[in-house]
Amino acid sequence: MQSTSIGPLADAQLASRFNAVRLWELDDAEGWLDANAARVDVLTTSVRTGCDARMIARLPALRAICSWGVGFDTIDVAAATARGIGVSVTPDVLDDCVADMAWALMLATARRIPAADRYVNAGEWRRLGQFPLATRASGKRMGILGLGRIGRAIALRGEGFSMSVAYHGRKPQADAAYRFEPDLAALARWSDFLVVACPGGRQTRHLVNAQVLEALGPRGFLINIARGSVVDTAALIHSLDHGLLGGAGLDVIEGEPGVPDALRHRDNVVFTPHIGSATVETREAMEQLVVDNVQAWREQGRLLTPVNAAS
Ligand code: 8YV
Repeated sequence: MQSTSIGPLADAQLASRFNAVRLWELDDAEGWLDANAARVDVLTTSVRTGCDARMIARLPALRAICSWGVGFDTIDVAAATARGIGVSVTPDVLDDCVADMAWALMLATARRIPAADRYVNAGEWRRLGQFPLATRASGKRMGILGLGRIGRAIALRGEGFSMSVAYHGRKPQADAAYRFEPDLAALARWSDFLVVACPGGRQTRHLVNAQVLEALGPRGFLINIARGSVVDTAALIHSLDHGLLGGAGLDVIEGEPGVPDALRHRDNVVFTPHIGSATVETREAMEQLVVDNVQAWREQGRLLTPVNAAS
């Protein structure tokens, strides 16, 4: 059963190879579930739609949830694990594109690319002359919150920009070549750019708070390509209003797709609409990985990219 569309490539394969029922296309989805829930053993979903404990409870034969997207903050993994239900997501294939987006935002905020573009298009280059000086990115210090696969891809790019890299997370990683900083505020104080690359959810909610933003300081930039929930948006607005933070590049924001008016139309805040993985190549690879997980489950009874140990 598909609770939502994964995209044309995956939807077509799930229908032709696995006879997947498209719940979102049914006129009476509730009625279909009443009659058929006991026969559903695999559910495909996406991180946007998720799968809550109620849906899991409604599907007594469920054995696997195959989700599109690397995040699983919208899936009740604990409820799934308690029932022995495997959950897969789509990691790895999006690391490079999300890391590229972190860099796009880092350069866009530091070098003020959107404001410079507006300057040229508004004819101000001719009228006012030289655009105001911006901030150098190369050779600076980058702090990464969350050195997972995406965090590592961001760190690797930092080496190409001659940056010093340090990171904060739940624990130091033995195989990482970068310095671990146990205190996030201390990492922010050291950093010119603080890049948020950790998972969302309750455990990381508002980790980037007023104290961390103040430590990053008036010449520091916050970049978030992870989840809006990790940053305390009220504290971010306060920091920007009072000149306590240099700027922010945000692919994600609490309450998205809505954006607080207080954050809009600032030259030192650059937004993108949650498009870290949104390239044709990466989105196709993410779709295919959902299908490949379903296939591996059907043919071998295992998931290729599980996030829990259920079997
Ligand atoms: C998606 C993501 O762009 O994979 C994830 O967890 O956040 C991104 O790849 C996003 O879910 C689109 O809404």
